[in-house]
Amino acid sequence: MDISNYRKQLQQTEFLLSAPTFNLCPEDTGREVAFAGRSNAGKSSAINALTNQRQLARSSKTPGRTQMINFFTIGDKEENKDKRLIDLPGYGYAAVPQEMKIKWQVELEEYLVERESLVGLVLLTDVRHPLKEFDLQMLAWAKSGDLPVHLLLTKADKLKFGAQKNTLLKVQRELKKLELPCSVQLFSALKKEGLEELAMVMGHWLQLDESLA
Ligand SMILES: Nc1nc2c(ncn2[C@@H]2O[C@H](COP(=O)(O)OP(=O)(O)O)[C@@H](O)[C@H]2O)c(=O)[nH]1
Ligand SMILES: [Mg+2]
Repeated sequence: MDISNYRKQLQQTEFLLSAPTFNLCPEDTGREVAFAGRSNAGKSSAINALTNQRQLARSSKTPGRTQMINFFTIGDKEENKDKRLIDLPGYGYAAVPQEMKIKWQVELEEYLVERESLVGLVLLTDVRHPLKEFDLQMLAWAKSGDLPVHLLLTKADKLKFGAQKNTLLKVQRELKKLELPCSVQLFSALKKEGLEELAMVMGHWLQLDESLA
C-alpha cells in the first residue's frame, strides 16, 4: 500500500500497441485495467496526468486513431511483466456509421465480460453530466461480467467545491439505487486533483506491490 511506489510505477507507462479490433489485442495473460468514457470525457487527459506523460494518450485525438484500442504497459519492464492499461475508444463521433457502432458495442461487451486479464474498469464521465446512457450501459456490462468499476467524475474544476460534493453524493445514491456497486471519485486532470485516489485503485487492481524493487 505504498502510494508513492504506485505513482512511480504508473509513471513508467509505455505505449505498447494499437489494435483496430479485440482479435488483435495482446495475449490474455497478466492483469490489465481499461479506461472508458464518451469522447471528450477527459480520458486522454486523465491517462496523461496519471502517468505524468504529457503526450502518451494524445494520439487518440487524430481521426484515424479514434477507433483504435490503445494498449500501454505499466511499470518497470524487468520487474513487472504483463501489466497493462487499455485506452478504449470513446463514443459520440457523428462520423461513425450506426452499423459500426453496433459492431463495436458487441465487441466491447464481449471484451468486458470475457477478458480474463481484465481486473477493473475506470469509467470517466464529465462531472457536469454524469451517468448518461453510455455510462449506464458500461456499468451494466461490467456488472454482468463481475468486473469492478471505478468512476471518475472528470473536470471537477468546472464546478465549485459545494457543487462537486453534491454531484458526488448524488451519483453515489444513484448507483446504489441501480444496484451497480462501484467506487466514485472527483477528478481534475487540469488541477491534478484525485490522482492519488486513482493511483491507489490502480495499484490494488494491478498488484503493483508485488513488483517493489
Ligand atoms: N477544465 C478541464 N478540462 C479538461 C479536463 N480534462 C480534460 N479537459 C478538456 O476536455 C477536452 C477533452 O479532453 P480529452 O482528454 O481529449 O478527452 P477524451 O476525448 O475523453 O480523451 C479537452 O479540451 C481537454 O482540455 C479537466 O480536468 N479540467
Ligand atoms: Mg482521447
